[in-house]
Amino acid sequence: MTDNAPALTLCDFPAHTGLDGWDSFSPFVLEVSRALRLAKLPFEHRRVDILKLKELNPLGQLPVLIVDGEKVADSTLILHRIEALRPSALTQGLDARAIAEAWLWEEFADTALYPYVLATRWVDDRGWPVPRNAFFGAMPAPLRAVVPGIVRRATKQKLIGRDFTRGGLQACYERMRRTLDTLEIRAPDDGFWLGAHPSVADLGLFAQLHSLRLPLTAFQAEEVAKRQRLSRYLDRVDAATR
Ligand SMILES: N[C@@H](CCC(=O)N[C@@H](CS)C(=O)NCC(=O)O)C(=O)O
Repeated sequence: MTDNAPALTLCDFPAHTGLDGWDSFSPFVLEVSRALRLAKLPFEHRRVDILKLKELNPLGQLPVLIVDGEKVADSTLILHRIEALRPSALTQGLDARAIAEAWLWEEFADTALYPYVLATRWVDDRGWPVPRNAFFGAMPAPLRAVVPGIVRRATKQKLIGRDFTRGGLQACYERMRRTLDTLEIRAPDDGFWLGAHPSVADLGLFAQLHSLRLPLTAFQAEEVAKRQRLSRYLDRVDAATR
């Protein structure tokens, strides 16, 4: 273990993707696991009982990182905590202005890209088997006949509420393609989003975009693959944070 490293446990949903590089179905858990690796902090990746989520986080969401027994929720707050544990590990080589920008990109990814991951898996019929099997596959048959549909309807409503699918799935995807085109133009030819070292900007962008290129939703992965500069950039972040 690294000197002075606290005991760290990253709490995740029970389902495994079974795919190398996709440590979690949750982009936010993926973001934290890559941040811990980038900061060279050893951690336990623990699959938790989803019926007990509120004992970990009153908001009922993951990720939660347990730091020496203290539960820290919310991926952005967890990244700040990792920065406090390993100063500059996630903002290496950046001045104050660039650090501020890095956090804005991280926030952009969390709020403006995550809904596309949700739409791909929960709204699109081609992606729906992924969460249905991963999250509900082990349920007893009578529950399995009812619960997935209820959760799917609630998730669809949330996406309408966030103004992502109010105009339908195709309009949502058109907006996503425009966003990907913009990111493709902005993507760096080499190095990382804001310079020579990976930062919180890369962690946020990578987590959501790599989740979009999950091979289980190949129809969506192709949308990212078409943006070649962006894809090469994601490959570099992947390699630097494994
Ligand atoms: N703002 C939170 C969002 C976390 C989040 O949305 N997690 C999802 C899994 S990817 C979750 O727990 N969803 C369950 C729910 O919202 O009820 C963060 O950045 O950690």
